[in-house]
Amino acid sequence: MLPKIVVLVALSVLQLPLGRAQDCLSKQQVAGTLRQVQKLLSSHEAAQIQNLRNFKKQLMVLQSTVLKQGSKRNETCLLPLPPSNGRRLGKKVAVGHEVHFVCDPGFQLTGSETRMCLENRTWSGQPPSCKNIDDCASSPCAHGGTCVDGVHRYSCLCPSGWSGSTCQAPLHPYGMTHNASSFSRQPRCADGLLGSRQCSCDVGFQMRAGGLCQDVDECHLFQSSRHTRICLHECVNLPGSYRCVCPNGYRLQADQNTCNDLDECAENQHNCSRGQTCVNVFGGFRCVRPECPKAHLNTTYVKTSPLQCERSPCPMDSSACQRAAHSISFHYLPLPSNRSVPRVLFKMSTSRFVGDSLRFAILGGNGQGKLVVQRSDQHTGELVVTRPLVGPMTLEVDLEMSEFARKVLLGKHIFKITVFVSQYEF
Ligand SMILES: [Ca+2]
Ligand SMILES: [Ca+2]
Repeated sequence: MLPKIVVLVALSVLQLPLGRAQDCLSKQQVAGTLRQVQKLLSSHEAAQIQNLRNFKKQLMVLQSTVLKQGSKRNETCLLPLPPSNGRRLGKKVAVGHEVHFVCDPGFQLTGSETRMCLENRTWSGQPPSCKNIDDCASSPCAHGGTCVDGVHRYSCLCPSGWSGSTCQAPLHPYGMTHNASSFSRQPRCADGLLGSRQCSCDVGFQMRAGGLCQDVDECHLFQSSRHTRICLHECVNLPGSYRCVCPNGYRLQADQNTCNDLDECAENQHNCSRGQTCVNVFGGFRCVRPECPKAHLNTTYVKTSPLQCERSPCPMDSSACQRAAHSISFHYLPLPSNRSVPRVLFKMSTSRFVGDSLRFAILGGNGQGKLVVQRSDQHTGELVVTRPLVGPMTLEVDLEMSEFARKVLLGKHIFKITVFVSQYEF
Protein backbone atom coordinates (compact mmCIF):
# COMPACT_ATOMS: atom_id res chain seq x y z
CA MET A 1 0.00 0.00 0.00
CA LEU A 2 2.72 2.56 0.93
CA PRO A 3 4.56 2.73 -2.45
CA LYS A 4 1.25 3.51 -4.24
CA ILE A 5 0.53 6.49 -1.95
CA VAL A 6 4.04 7.81 -2.48
CA VAL A 7 3.65 7.67 -6.30
CA LEU A 8 0.23 9.46 -6.11
CA VAL A 9 1.69 12.27 -3.98
CA ALA A 10 4.59 12.63 -6.41
CA LEU A 11 2.27 12.93 -9.43
CA SER A 12 0.01 15.56 -7.84
CA VAL A 13 3.05 17.72 -6.94
CA LEU A 14 4.32 17.27 -10.52
CA GLN A 15 0.97 18.23 -12.08
CA LEU A 16 0.76 21.76 -10.58
CA PRO A 17 4.00 23.19 -11.94
CA LEU A 18 3.53 21.33 -15.26
CA GLY A 19 0.12 22.96 -15.72
CA ARG A 20 1.60 26.38 -15.28
CA ALA A 21 4.59 25.45 -17.51
CA GLN A 22 2.19 25.27 -20.47
CA ASP A 23 1.54 29.07 -20.00
CA CYS A 24 4.73 30.78 -19.03
CA LEU A 25 7.10 28.70 -16.85
CA SER A 26 10.76 29.10 -17.65
CA LYS A 27 13.16 26.16 -18.05
CA GLN A 28 14.77 27.00 -14.70
CA GLN A 29 11.45 26.88 -12.90
CA VAL A 30 10.72 23.42 -14.33
CA ALA A 31 14.15 22.12 -13.30
CA GLY A 32 13.64 23.51 -9.77
CA THR A 33 10.28 21.85 -9.44
CA LEU A 34 11.70 18.51 -10.62
CA ARG A 35 14.47 18.76 -8.02
CA GLN A 36 11.86 19.32 -5.34
CA VAL A 37 9.94 16.28 -6.49
CA GLN A 38 13.15 14.22 -6.45
CA LYS A 39 13.86 15.39 -2.86
CA LEU A 40 10.31 14.51 -1.87
CA LEU A 41 10.68 10.99 -3.35
CA SER A 42 14.02 10.48 -1.58
CA SER A 43 12.57 11.52 1.78
CA HIS A 44 9.61 9.17 1.23
CA GLU A 45 12.00 6.38 0.32
CA ALA A 46 14.03 6.92 3.53
CA ALA A 47 10.87 7.02 5.63
CA GLN A 48 9.69 3.84 3.95
CA ILE A 49 12.96 2.00 4.72
CA GLN A 50 12.80 3.18 8.32
CA ASN A 51 9.21 1.95 8.58
CA LEU A 52 10.24 -1.50 7.28
CA ARG A 53 13.14 -1.66 9.77
CA ASN A 54 10.81 -0.80 12.67
CA PHE A 55 8.35 -3.40 11.49
CA LYS A 56 11.14 -6.04 11.35
CA LYS A 57 12.28 -5.11 14.86
CA GLN A 58 8.78 -5.45 16.25
CA LEU A 59 8.47 -8.84 14.57
CA MET A 60 11.71 -10.06 16.21
CA VAL A 61 10.61 -8.81 19.65
CA LEU A 62 7.31 -10.61 19.18
CA GLN A 63 9.10 -13.84 18.14
CA SER A 64 11.44 -13.87 21.15
CA THR A 65 8.50 -13.14 23.50
CA VAL A 66 6.61 -16.12 22.08
CA LEU A 67 9.67 -18.41 22.47
CA LYS A 68 10.29 -17.22 26.04
CA GLN A 69 6.66 -17.85 26.97
CA GLY A 70 6.96 -21.34 25.40
CA SER A 71 9.97 -22.31 27.51
CA LYS A 72 8.36 -20.80 30.62
CA ARG A 73 5.37 -23.07 30.16
CA ASN A 74 7.84 -25.99 29.91
CA GLU A 75 6.61 -27.35 26.63
CA THR A 76 7.84 -30.92 26.96
CA CYS A 77 6.44 -34.39 26.48
CA LEU A 78 6.47 -37.10 29.12
CA LEU A 79 9.53 -39.32 28.48
CA PRO A 80 8.16 -42.53 26.91
CA LEU A 81 9.11 -45.84 28.54
CA PRO A 82 11.41 -48.16 26.61
CA PRO A 83 9.68 -51.30 25.27
CA SER A 84 10.29 -54.49 27.22
CA ASN A 85 13.21 -56.38 25.62
CA GLY A 86 14.37 -53.12 24.07
CA ARG A 87 15.98 -49.72 24.77
CA ARG A 88 15.20 -46.05 24.27
CA LEU A 89 17.88 -43.78 22.82
CA GLY A 90 17.70 -40.07 23.59
CA LYS A 91 16.38 -38.20 26.63
CA LYS A 92 15.41 -34.77 25.24
CA VAL A 93 11.71 -34.28 25.70
CA ALA A 94 11.20 -30.66 24.51
CA VAL A 95 8.83 -30.02 21.63
CA GLY A 96 10.53 -30.84 18.34
CA HIS A 97 13.01 -33.33 19.80
CA GLU A 98 13.12 -37.01 18.89
CA VAL A 99 13.72 -40.25 20.77
CA HIS A 100 14.61 -43.55 19.11
CA PHE A 101 13.96 -47.18 20.04
CA VAL A 102 15.92 -50.37 19.42
CA CYS A 103 15.18 -54.00 20.37
CA ASP A 104 17.46 -56.52 22.04
CA PRO A 105 18.99 -59.22 19.82
CA GLY A 106 16.40 -61.82 18.84
CA PHE A 107 13.54 -59.32 19.00
CA GLN A 108 11.87 -57.36 16.24
CA LEU A 109 10.48 -53.84 16.61
CA THR A 110 6.88 -53.07 15.72
CA GLY A 111 5.43 -49.57 16.04
CA SER A 112 7.54 -46.43 15.54
CA GLU A 113 11.33 -46.58 15.59
CA THR A 114 11.50 -42.78 16.02
CA ARG A 115 8.98 -40.53 17.81
CA MET A 116 8.92 -36.72 18.00
CA CYS A 117 7.52 -34.54 20.80
CA LEU A 118 4.69 -32.60 19.11
CA GLU A 119 3.27 -29.11 19.86
CA ASN A 120 0.33 -30.72 21.66
CA ARG A 121 2.84 -32.43 23.97
CA THR A 122 2.20 -35.94 22.68
CA TRP A 123 4.62 -38.18 20.81
CA SER A 124 4.24 -38.79 17.11
CA GLY A 125 3.81 -42.31 15.75
CA GLN A 126 2.85 -45.47 17.58
CA PRO A 127 4.30 -46.89 20.85
CA PRO A 128 6.99 -49.40 19.92
CA SER A 129 7.12 -52.99 21.13
CA CYS A 130 9.74 -55.69 20.74
CA LYS A 131 8.38 -59.03 19.63
CA ASN A 132 10.37 -62.20 19.90
CA ILE A 133 11.41 -63.36 16.45
CA ASP A 134 9.65 -66.69 15.95
CA ASP A 135 12.55 -69.10 15.55
CA CYS A 136 9.99 -71.88 15.08
CA ALA A 137 8.51 -70.26 11.96
CA SER A 138 10.33 -72.69 9.68
CA SER A 139 8.96 -75.75 11.61
CA PRO A 140 12.46 -77.12 12.22
CA CYS A 141 11.49 -80.14 14.37
CA ALA A 142 11.19 -83.42 12.49
CA HIS A 143 8.95 -86.42 13.19
CA GLY A 144 6.18 -84.44 14.90
CA GLY A 145 8.48 -82.80 17.50
CA THR A 146 7.12 -79.70 19.26
CA CYS A 147 9.15 -76.57 18.62
CA VAL A 148 9.78 -74.24 21.59
CA ASP A 149 10.73 -70.71 20.62
CA GLY A 150 13.62 -69.13 22.53
CA VAL A 151 15.66 -65.97 22.14
CA HIS A 152 17.62 -66.34 18.91
CA ARG A 153 17.19 -70.11 19.15
CA TYR A 154 14.65 -72.87 19.36
CA SER A 155 14.53 -76.29 20.92
CA CYS A 156 12.56 -79.37 20.01
CA LEU A 157 10.52 -81.57 22.35
CA CYS A 158 10.83 -84.92 20.62
CA PRO A 159 8.15 -87.62 20.51
CA SER A 160 8.96 -91.04 21.90
CA GLY A 161 11.60 -92.89 19.88
CA TRP A 162 13.34 -89.80 18.50
CA SER A 163 16.13 -87.57 19.79
CA GLY A 164 18.62 -84.97 18.59
CA SER A 165 18.40 -81.21 18.29
CA THR A 166 15.68 -81.48 15.60
CA CYS A 167 14.36 -84.96 16.57
CA GLN A 168 16.17 -86.25 13.49
CA ALA A 169 17.86 -89.23 15.22
CA PRO A 170 16.05 -92.47 16.10
CA LEU A 171 16.66 -93.50 19.71
CA HIS A 172 17.69 -97.00 18.59
CA PRO A 173 19.88 -96.17 15.64
CA TYR A 174 22.08 -99.20 15.91
CA GLY A 175 19.26 -101.72 16.03
CA MET A 176 18.05 -100.29 12.75
CA THR A 177 21.29 -100.12 10.85
CA HIS A 178 22.73 -103.48 11.83
CA ASN A 179 21.20 -106.59 10.42
CA ALA A 180 21.74 -110.07 11.84
CA SER A 181 24.82 -110.72 9.71
CA SER A 182 26.73 -107.84 11.42
CA PHE A 183 26.72 -109.83 14.62
CA SER A 184 28.94 -112.60 13.22
CA ARG A 185 32.18 -112.15 11.32
CA GLN A 186 35.25 -114.04 10.17
CA PRO A 187 38.09 -114.44 12.72
CA ARG A 188 41.51 -112.87 12.19
CA CYS A 189 43.99 -115.67 11.53
CA ALA A 190 47.76 -115.86 11.23
CA ASP A 191 50.06 -118.74 10.31
CA GLY A 192 52.39 -119.84 13.13
CA LEU A 193 56.01 -120.94 12.92
CA LEU A 194 55.47 -124.71 12.72
CA GLY A 195 52.62 -124.59 10.23
CA SER A 196 50.06 -123.96 12.94
CA ARG A 197 47.28 -121.46 12.36
CA GLN A 198 46.08 -119.17 15.15
CA CYS A 199 42.75 -117.35 14.94
CA SER A 200 41.21 -114.77 17.22
CA CYS A 201 38.07 -112.62 17.37
CA ASP A 202 37.72 -108.83 17.73
CA VAL A 203 36.88 -107.35 21.13
CA GLY A 204 33.21 -108.00 21.91
CA PHE A 205 33.09 -111.19 19.82
CA GLN A 206 33.74 -114.80 20.76
CA MET A 207 34.58 -117.92 18.75
CA ARG A 208 31.66 -120.20 18.09
CA ALA A 209 31.40 -123.68 16.65
CA GLY A 210 32.08 -123.52 12.93
CA GLY A 211 34.96 -121.08 13.39
CA LEU A 212 32.94 -117.86 13.15
CA CYS A 213 33.17 -114.97 15.62
CA GLN A 214 29.81 -114.21 17.18
CA ASP A 215 28.92 -110.97 18.99
CA VAL A 216 28.59 -111.18 22.77
CA ASP A 217 25.06 -110.09 23.68
CA GLU A 218 25.92 -108.07 26.81
CA CYS A 219 22.31 -107.00 27.31
CA HIS A 220 21.05 -110.59 27.37
CA LEU A 221 23.89 -111.64 29.67
CA PHE A 222 23.77 -108.88 32.27
CA GLN A 223 20.74 -106.65 31.96
CA SER A 224 18.08 -109.09 33.10
CA SER A 225 19.41 -109.48 36.66
CA ARG A 226 19.08 -106.62 39.15
CA HIS A 227 22.59 -107.33 40.50
CA THR A 228 24.45 -107.41 37.19
CA ARG A 229 22.48 -104.97 35.06
CA ILE A 230 24.66 -102.65 33.02
CA CYS A 231 22.16 -99.97 32.04
CA LEU A 232 19.92 -97.98 34.35
CA HIS A 233 17.12 -98.04 31.79
CA GLU A 234 17.34 -99.88 28.47
CA CYS A 235 20.19 -101.83 26.88
CA VAL A 236 20.68 -102.09 23.12
CA ASN A 237 23.04 -104.82 21.86
CA LEU A 238 25.51 -103.74 19.14
CA PRO A 239 28.02 -105.74 17.08
CA GLY A 240 31.05 -105.91 19.38
CA SER A 241 29.53 -103.72 22.10
CA TYR A 242 26.28 -102.40 23.61
CA ARG A 243 24.69 -99.06 24.31
CA CYS A 244 22.44 -97.75 27.11
CA VAL A 245 19.41 -95.72 26.15
CA CYS A 246 17.41 -93.31 28.33
CA PRO A 247 13.70 -92.59 28.09
CA ASN A 248 12.48 -89.25 26.75
CA GLY A 249 13.14 -86.41 29.17
CA TYR A 250 16.39 -87.93 30.47
CA ARG A 251 19.99 -87.54 29.36
CA LEU A 252 22.57 -90.35 29.26
CA GLN A 253 25.42 -89.47 31.61
CA ALA A 254 29.13 -89.59 30.88
CA ASP A 255 29.36 -93.01 32.57
CA GLN A 256 27.23 -94.26 29.63
CA ASN A 257 24.78 -96.18 31.79
CA THR A 258 22.85 -93.80 34.06
CA CYS A 259 20.12 -91.42 33.04
CA ASN A 260 19.64 -87.99 34.62
CA ASP A 261 16.51 -85.91 34.36
CA LEU A 262 16.71 -83.10 31.85
CA ASP A 263 15.74 -79.81 33.56
CA GLU A 264 13.56 -78.38 30.81
CA CYS A 265 12.72 -75.31 32.92
CA ALA A 266 16.36 -74.34 33.56
CA GLU A 267 17.42 -75.15 29.99
CA ASN A 268 14.46 -73.26 28.53
CA GLN A 269 13.17 -76.31 26.68
CA HIS A 270 9.58 -75.96 27.82
CA ASN A 271 6.52 -74.56 26.14
CA CYS A 272 4.87 -72.89 29.17
CA SER A 273 3.18 -69.62 28.29
CA ARG A 274 4.15 -66.27 29.81
CA GLY A 275 1.66 -66.40 32.71
CA GLN A 276 2.53 -69.96 33.68
CA THR A 277 5.30 -71.25 35.92
CA CYS A 278 7.46 -74.11 34.66
CA VAL A 279 7.91 -76.94 37.18
CA ASN A 280 10.63 -79.48 36.47
CA VAL A 281 9.66 -83.09 37.20
CA PHE A 282 11.55 -86.33 36.67
CA GLY A 283 11.24 -87.22 33.00
CA GLY A 284 9.40 -84.07 31.98
CA PHE A 285 8.03 -80.73 33.12
CA ARG A 286 4.66 -79.18 33.98
CA CYS A 287 3.24 -75.75 33.32
CA VAL A 288 1.24 -74.47 36.31
CA ARG A 289 -0.83 -71.41 36.99
CA PRO A 290 -2.53 -71.77 40.37
CA GLU A 291 -5.55 -69.60 41.07
CA CYS A 292 -6.58 -67.98 44.36
CA PRO A 293 -9.93 -69.09 45.86
CA LYS A 294 -12.97 -67.23 44.56
CA ALA A 295 -14.53 -64.56 46.84
CA HIS A 296 -16.76 -66.26 49.45
CA LEU A 297 -18.48 -64.97 52.63
CA ASN A 298 -16.78 -61.54 52.51
CA THR A 299 -13.40 -63.25 52.06
CA THR A 300 -11.29 -62.38 49.05
CA TYR A 301 -7.73 -63.26 48.10
CA VAL A 302 -5.25 -61.51 45.84
CA LYS A 303 -2.25 -63.02 44.13
CA THR A 304 0.96 -61.53 45.54
CA SER A 305 3.32 -63.75 43.53
CA PRO A 306 2.85 -66.54 40.95
CA LEU A 307 2.64 -69.13 43.75
CA GLN A 308 1.15 -67.13 46.64
CA CYS A 309 -2.26 -65.64 47.59
CA GLU A 310 -2.91 -63.24 50.49
CA ARG A 311 -6.24 -62.48 52.11
CA SER A 312 -7.58 -58.94 51.57
CA PRO A 313 -8.48 -56.98 54.76
CA CYS A 314 -11.73 -58.28 56.31
CA PRO A 315 -14.88 -56.15 56.79
CA MET A 316 -15.22 -55.31 60.54
CA ASP A 317 -18.27 -57.47 61.15
CA SER A 318 -17.30 -60.58 59.16
CA SER A 319 -16.23 -63.38 61.47
CA ALA A 320 -16.15 -65.82 58.52
CA CYS A 321 -13.45 -63.72 56.92
CA GLN A 322 -11.53 -63.41 60.22
CA ARG A 323 -11.45 -67.21 60.51
CA ALA A 324 -10.26 -67.78 56.91
CA ALA A 325 -6.58 -68.43 56.14
CA HIS A 326 -4.36 -65.35 55.92
CA SER A 327 -2.35 -66.75 53.07
CA ILE A 328 -2.21 -69.69 50.68
CA SER A 329 0.96 -70.90 49.02
CA PHE A 330 1.40 -73.47 46.23
CA HIS A 331 4.21 -76.04 46.20
CA TYR A 332 5.09 -78.55 43.48
CA LEU A 333 7.28 -81.49 44.46
CA PRO A 334 8.85 -83.88 41.93
CA LEU A 335 9.49 -87.43 43.13
CA PRO A 336 10.88 -90.51 41.36
CA SER A 337 8.68 -93.59 41.46
CA ASN A 338 8.82 -96.13 44.26
CA ARG A 339 11.17 -94.30 46.64
CA SER A 340 11.89 -95.90 49.99
CA VAL A 341 9.68 -94.81 52.90
CA PRO A 342 9.18 -93.15 55.32
CA ARG A 343 10.44 -90.03 53.61
CA VAL A 344 10.01 -86.35 54.55
CA LEU A 345 8.65 -84.53 51.51
CA PHE A 346 8.04 -81.05 52.82
CA LYS A 347 8.65 -78.93 55.92
CA MET A 348 6.60 -75.98 57.04
CA SER A 349 7.17 -73.25 59.57
CA THR A 350 6.41 -69.60 60.13
CA SER A 351 8.96 -66.82 59.86
CA ARG A 352 7.02 -64.49 62.18
CA PHE A 353 6.07 -66.69 65.08
CA VAL A 354 4.35 -64.54 67.72
CA GLY A 355 2.01 -67.05 69.41
CA ASP A 356 2.80 -69.88 71.79
CA SER A 357 1.88 -72.90 69.67
CA LEU A 358 1.47 -74.12 66.11
CA ARG A 359 -0.92 -76.84 64.94
CA PHE A 360 -0.64 -78.75 61.69
CA ALA A 361 -3.38 -80.67 59.86
CA ILE A 362 -4.19 -82.24 56.50
CA LEU A 363 -7.34 -80.55 55.21
CA GLY A 364 -7.97 -82.66 52.16
CA GLY A 365 -6.69 -84.01 48.86
CA ASN A 366 -6.12 -87.45 47.38
CA GLY A 367 -3.00 -88.27 49.43
CA GLN A 368 -4.78 -89.72 52.44
CA GLY A 369 -3.40 -93.05 53.57
CA LYS A 370 -0.07 -92.35 51.85
CA LEU A 371 0.89 -89.03 53.41
CA VAL A 372 0.79 -87.85 57.03
CA VAL A 373 1.63 -84.56 58.68
CA GLN A 374 3.54 -84.49 61.94
CA ARG A 375 5.39 -82.04 64.17
CA SER A 376 9.18 -82.23 64.00
CA ASP A 377 9.84 -79.52 66.60
CA GLN A 378 7.93 -76.73 68.32
CA HIS A 379 7.96 -74.48 65.26
CA THR A 380 8.08 -76.97 62.40
CA GLY A 381 5.68 -79.45 60.86
CA GLU A 382 6.52 -81.96 58.13
CA LEU A 383 4.73 -83.93 55.45
CA VAL A 384 5.87 -87.56 55.38
CA VAL A 385 5.29 -90.29 52.76
CA THR A 386 4.40 -93.46 54.60
CA ARG A 387 3.65 -95.82 51.68
CA PRO A 388 5.73 -96.28 48.47
CA LEU A 389 4.34 -94.12 45.68
CA VAL A 390 4.47 -95.92 42.34
CA GLY A 391 4.22 -93.56 39.39
CA PRO A 392 3.17 -92.11 37.20
CA MET A 393 0.75 -90.42 39.58
CA THR A 394 -0.10 -86.98 40.92
CA LEU A 395 -1.02 -86.50 44.57
CA GLU A 396 -2.57 -83.35 45.95
CA VAL A 397 -2.83 -82.45 49.61
CA ASP A 398 -3.83 -79.28 51.46
CA LEU A 399 -1.99 -78.61 54.71
CA GLU A 400 -3.11 -76.12 57.32
CA MET A 401 -0.80 -74.45 59.82
CA SER A 402 -2.59 -72.54 62.62
CA GLU A 403 -0.91 -70.28 65.12
CA PHE A 404 -2.34 -69.86 68.65
CA ALA A 405 -1.63 -67.66 71.66
CA ARG A 406 -3.28 -68.93 74.87
CA LYS A 407 -5.61 -71.07 72.75
CA VAL A 408 -6.79 -68.06 70.76
CA LEU A 409 -6.34 -68.39 66.97
CA LEU A 410 -3.94 -65.77 65.65
CA GLY A 411 -3.74 -66.85 62.04
CA LYS A 412 -3.82 -69.66 59.52
CA HIS A 413 -1.74 -70.49 56.50
CA ILE A 414 -2.61 -73.08 53.86
CA PHE A 415 0.03 -74.98 51.88
CA LYS A 416 -1.38 -76.54 48.72
CA ILE A 417 1.04 -79.35 47.84
CA THR A 418 1.15 -81.23 44.54
CA VAL A 419 3.46 -84.26 44.29
CA PHE A 420 4.40 -85.34 40.77
CA VAL A 421 5.56 -88.98 40.93
CA SER A 422 7.44 -90.01 37.78
CA GLN A 423 7.05 -93.21 35.78
CA TYR A 424 10.63 -94.35 36.46
CA GLU A 425 12.64 -94.89 39.63
CA PHE A 426 15.16 -92.24 38.57
CA1 LIG B 1 27.26 -106.84 21.72
CA1 LIG C 1 12.61 -82.79 33.73
